[in-house]
Amino acid sequence: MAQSLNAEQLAAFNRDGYVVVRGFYNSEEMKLIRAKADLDQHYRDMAHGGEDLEGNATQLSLWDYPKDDIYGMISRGRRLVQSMTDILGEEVYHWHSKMAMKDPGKGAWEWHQDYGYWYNQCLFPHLCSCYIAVDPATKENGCLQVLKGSHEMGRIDHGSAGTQVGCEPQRLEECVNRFELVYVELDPGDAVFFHCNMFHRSDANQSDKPRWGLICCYNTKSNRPVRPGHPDYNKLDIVEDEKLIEVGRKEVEQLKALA
Ligand SMILES: O=C(O)CCC(=O)C(=O)O
Repeated sequence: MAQSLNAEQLAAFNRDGYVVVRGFYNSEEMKLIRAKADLDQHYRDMAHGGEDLEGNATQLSLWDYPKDDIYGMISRGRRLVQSMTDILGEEVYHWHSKMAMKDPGKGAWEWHQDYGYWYNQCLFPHLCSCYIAVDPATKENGCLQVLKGSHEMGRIDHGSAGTQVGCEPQRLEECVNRFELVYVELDPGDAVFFHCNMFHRSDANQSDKPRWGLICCYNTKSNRPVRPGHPDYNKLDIVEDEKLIEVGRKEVEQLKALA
């Protein structure tokens, strides 16, 4: 069973603003997550979009409070919560989770920092996200792209980009010229942890297969929001990592019975 991050991975995160952890979830866990993603219509029904600059819609299903389902076992699971605690250096709580449902042809995400979106609520950039690859993520199907080390710059201005929120264009161009662009290609079960001030984007999915990714985001207890709009601090009910398979097997059986 994968553990939380080691010292080398933490150092890479601090230096680069992100770190990829291969096989953070194993193949049995990922089969259950993919099965839930296929079978659970509720999350598809919740999906909403934001258009990129070309007018192509993205597709995202988002929730604030983790439940007792398989997604909750991930975002409340010890390995992920401990990793976030190690990265952020204090007690963390669930900010939100989202399934980025990038089906074939679905749109791109414009360059942004997550703290570009969250700045109004929180005084400090003490938030972090973890993208867990549900499907392979490749250059062709629109994997995450990052500007390595760009988190060091701090937050820059954001404005509207399509119906999304995007970086101020001139400053962005300067950043793109300055930092190395990395396409974060992943296999199912790989995870990428990224700082809320790291510049990232992704292209539309040009393949004929879905590219779904579960993104779990955390805030620190001391950085609780100063304005409404996101969950206030609430203690995470952490579960042991074995729960993911235990709950997942039962839930997938139930979902199959209902299908
Ligand atoms: O799913 C993606 O490709 C990117 C999503 C993203 O940038 C975000 O949720 O902040």
